[in-house]
Parts: sequence; C-alpha cells; structure tokens
Amino acid sequence: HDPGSGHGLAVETSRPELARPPLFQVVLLNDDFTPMDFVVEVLRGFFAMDQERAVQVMLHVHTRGKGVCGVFTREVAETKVTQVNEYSRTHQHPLLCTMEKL
Ligand code: TYC
Repeated sequence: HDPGSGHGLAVETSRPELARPPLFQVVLLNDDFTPMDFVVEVLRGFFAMDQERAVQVMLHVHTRGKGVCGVFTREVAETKVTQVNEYSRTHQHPLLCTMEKL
C-alpha cells in the first residue's frame, strides 16, 4: 500500500525480504509424580490444544521422556516456559518445561 506523498515520489519502492527469526521448540519433560490430568490441563491451557491432542502429547511425553508442545520465537517460548514452570510449582508438581533452538 502506497498512499503517496503528493509530489509523485513513491514512499515504498522496494520490498526487502525480512529475516526470519530463530525458532525454539518448547519441550515438556516426563517425571514420575505429576498427574496425567494436570499435564493435559497445562497443554490445553498454555498451548491451546484440544483434549484429544493434549492426551496424545501427554502420553508421548510419558512413554518417550520428552515431547514438543509447540514452536515459537524466543520471547514467546521463554514466556511459555516461565509460565508453565511457575504454574506447576504453584500446584506443587515437579513438571519441567524447557526450550530448544531449532
Ligand atoms: N509420568 C507421569 C505419571 O505417570 C505423567 C506425566 C506425563 C508427567 C507427562 C509429566 O510431562 C509429563 N503420572
């Protein structure tokens, strides 16, 4: 969109390709104590998963040891990790959330 400036010169003359920001996986780790239902609620509440997807991811983490909750830019990933870990500690569960650069 170029509204112009009234003197005939284009305001936007090129469309340089913007650099893509680095992406980070937010990862959930398994432990022996956090209840499965709590993990499902975390995946639904912080990562916008429906019940079926949240159970799938929870069971993947439970059986494989870790699993990806989502892929985000650095600041969003850091915020998710902090919020999930604070929420888990508030509820006295040892659930751990981390991030890994793609
Ligand atoms: N292993 C836990 C249990 O048997 C469930 C669990 C799943 C915990 C995923 C953490 O990230 C996790 N209650």
